[in-house]
Amino acid sequence: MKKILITGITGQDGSFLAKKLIQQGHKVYGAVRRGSTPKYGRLLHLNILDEVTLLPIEVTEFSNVFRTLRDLKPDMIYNLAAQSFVQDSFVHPHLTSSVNYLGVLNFLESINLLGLKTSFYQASTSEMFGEVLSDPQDEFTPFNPMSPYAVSKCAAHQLVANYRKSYGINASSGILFNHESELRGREFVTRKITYQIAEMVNGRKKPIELGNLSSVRDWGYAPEYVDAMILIGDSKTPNDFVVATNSIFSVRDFLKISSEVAGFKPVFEGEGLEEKCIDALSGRIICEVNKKYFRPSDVVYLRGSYKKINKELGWTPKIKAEKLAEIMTVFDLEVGSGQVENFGI
Ligand code: NAP
Ligand code: F7E
Repeated sequence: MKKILITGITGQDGSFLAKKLIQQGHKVYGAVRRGSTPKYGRLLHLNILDEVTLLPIEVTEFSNVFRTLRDLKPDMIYNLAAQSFVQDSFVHPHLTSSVNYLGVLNFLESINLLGLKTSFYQASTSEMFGEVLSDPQDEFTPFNPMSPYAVSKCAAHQLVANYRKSYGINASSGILFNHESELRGREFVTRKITYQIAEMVNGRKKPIELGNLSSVRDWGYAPEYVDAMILIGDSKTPNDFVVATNSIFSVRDFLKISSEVAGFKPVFEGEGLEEKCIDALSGRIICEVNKKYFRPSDVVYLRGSYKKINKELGWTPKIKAEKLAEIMTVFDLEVGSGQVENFGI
């Protein structure tokens, strides 16, 4: 049994990861930041709130991180805490850099100063590839970040490699492509679509408003990506791994599948800001484009290669975007009809 600290335990990945590590028999501690209302919806949904020990940690406070690691001496840290919404990073670049870069520095520096044997996993991201310089993207693809979020994650990624080389810290990064689930935050485009489609089935009148429908992602299923994180965290030699499905799907494709699963017959009309998705059965507008959801600079295409993690750690993705859209839509329809409680996630 290992003593494992997960930062970002209240988020999508943190909660799925905690559940799997508990099932493996580990003692799980979760870093949570103070807020006026606790955000334990995902831990409640997975029925693990009573099985994790929550510690109040603000990752941007060095002394808070240092003292926590000095007292806890965890065997492993999964560092998932982040300002993770790319669009918000254009509005809050300082906050994003602080949490996503200085937060990582606080953990690595504390491990080093305290001389701990703690292993460290960093949540790196496909956003670091940005405007892609080769296709598919793998561990050798140069980074070309397109947002303050991506820049902060590139800096943190390089810092992890630097502490590994300089001080021999057992630190790895998983470069994860987009992964979604029933527990995805509602501001991310996949869950925004499935949640609002379910609302439309249940009486919502307003169309969904989206930004760039042509944006393409390599979308996978979060519980499978958490398996990859555990394999990376457990591997004897620290290293970096891309985690992806190697398949692509556009926002438009995702909206189409989700609408069909909910019983609509979506057809797309018009172009650019005038494009609309209409239900051919009823004539109602399912979705309109609104320029407020476009970003100052966006990543419009990503497709990852999972060859390295497949060869070295035996990981393979099973669920691709089409199935993912179905799983998420069915879940949100069940939430909408009261069959499933989602604790406000
Ligand atoms: P998420 O659902 O947005 O969760 C983020 C977590 O970080 C939440 O628990 C949040 O706490 C916590 N957090 C934010 N600021 C904090 C602070 N200052 N101090 C302490 N905790 C803080 O994100 P996710 O989708 O699970 O992603 C997990 C990690 O993987 C993130 O680092 C993200 O950048 C990275 N990543 C995600 C994807 C993806 O597709 N999901 C892909 C690649 C990399 P609250 O609950 O209090 O807000
Ligand atoms: O956007 C487009 C948007 O916000 C996906 C985070 O987990 O994955 C996530 O970042 C695409 C973009 O995710 C809307 O412009 C169109 O091109 O769901 P998203 P993301 O930015 O890819 C990476 C790997 C992470 O690391 C991040 O932490 O969809 N899009 N219309 C829209 N996006 C949003 N959110 N809302 C729209 O209305």
